[in-house]
Amino acid sequence: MLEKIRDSLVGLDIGATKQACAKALDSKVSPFKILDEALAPALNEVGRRFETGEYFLAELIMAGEIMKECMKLLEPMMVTRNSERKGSVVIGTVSGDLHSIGKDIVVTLLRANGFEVFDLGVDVPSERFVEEVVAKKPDILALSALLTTSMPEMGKVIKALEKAGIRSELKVIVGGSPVSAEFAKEIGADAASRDAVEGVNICLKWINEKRSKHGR
Ligand code: B12
Repeated sequence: MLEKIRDSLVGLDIGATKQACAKALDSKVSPFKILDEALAPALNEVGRRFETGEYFLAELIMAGEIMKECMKLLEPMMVTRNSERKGSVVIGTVSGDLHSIGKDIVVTLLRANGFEVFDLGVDVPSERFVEEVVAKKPDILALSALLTTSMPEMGKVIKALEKAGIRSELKVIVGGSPVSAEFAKEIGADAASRDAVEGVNICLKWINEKRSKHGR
C-alpha cells in the first residue's frame, strides 16, 4: 500500500496518489507512517530526478501540488484534541525560500499539541519576523528553510532579533532538510531539527521547562 503511494507520487499521478492515501488511511495506517515511509521518500526521489535532469521544474511543481493535496487528507487525522494552551509560536519560511509543505506540517502538529501558532507563510523577510515577535511576544520563533542558499537568512533573522534587543526573550528553532545542530550553534539558534515531530517535541520540552521555572 505504501509502495503504491510512493510509486504514484514519483509517477506524478495525482488521482492514484490521493486514492492510495485514502485507502491507507481507511485501513488505519497512521498518517505519520504514510508521511515518513511513502510521501517523503517519494519527494526525495522526485528531488533526485530533478537534480539529475530527468525531471524539470514543472515536475517539481506538480509533485509539490500532489503532496499538498495528500496533506489535506492526512492532516485531519494528525490532529488530536488538545484544549490546553501550551504556548505560542511565530513560524515562517525565510526570505528567498518558497517551500511551504514541511513548515505547514510543523504548523499542524504544533496546533495539534495545543500551541497557538502565528504562521507568516513563505519568503518572510527578517524585519517581518522581528515585527511579529514584538507584536505577538511568542515563546518560540520557528524558522524553515529548504534551500542551502536561503539558510544564511536564518542567521540574519537572529541577528535582527539581537539588534532589536529581544533575542533573550524567546527560544529559536530552525528546521528543514539542510539544517544541522552545528549550523544552529553557528548562527546562535537554540535548536535544529529536520523532523517535524522531533521539532514539536523540542518546543513542548521548552514550554514545560519554562513552566516549571515559573512554578506553574
Ligand atoms: C516540492 C519541492 C518544490 C516546490 C515547493 C512547493 C511548496 N509549496 O512547498 C517548488 C516547485 C516550488 C520548488 C521550487 C524550487 N526548488 Co524545490 N523541492 C521540492 C521537493 C521535491 C520536496 C520538498 C518537500 O516539500 N518535501 C516534503 C516535506 C515534508 O519535507 P521538508 O520540507 O524537508 O520538511 C520536513 C522537515 O525538513 C521538517 N521541517 C521543515 N521545516 C521545518 C521547520 C521547523 C521549525 C522544524 C522543526 C522542522 C521543519 O519537517 C518536515 C516534516 O518532517 C524537494 C526535494 C526534497 N528532497 O526535499 C526540492 C528541493 C528542496 N528543491 C530544490 C530546488 C533547487 C528548488 C528550486 C531552486 C528549483 C528551481 N530551479 O527553480 C526552486 C526554489 C524556489 C524557491 N525560491 O524557494 C532543491 C534544493 C537544493 C539545495 N541544496 O538547496 C531540492 C532539495 C531538490 C533537489 N534535490 O535538487 N521545490
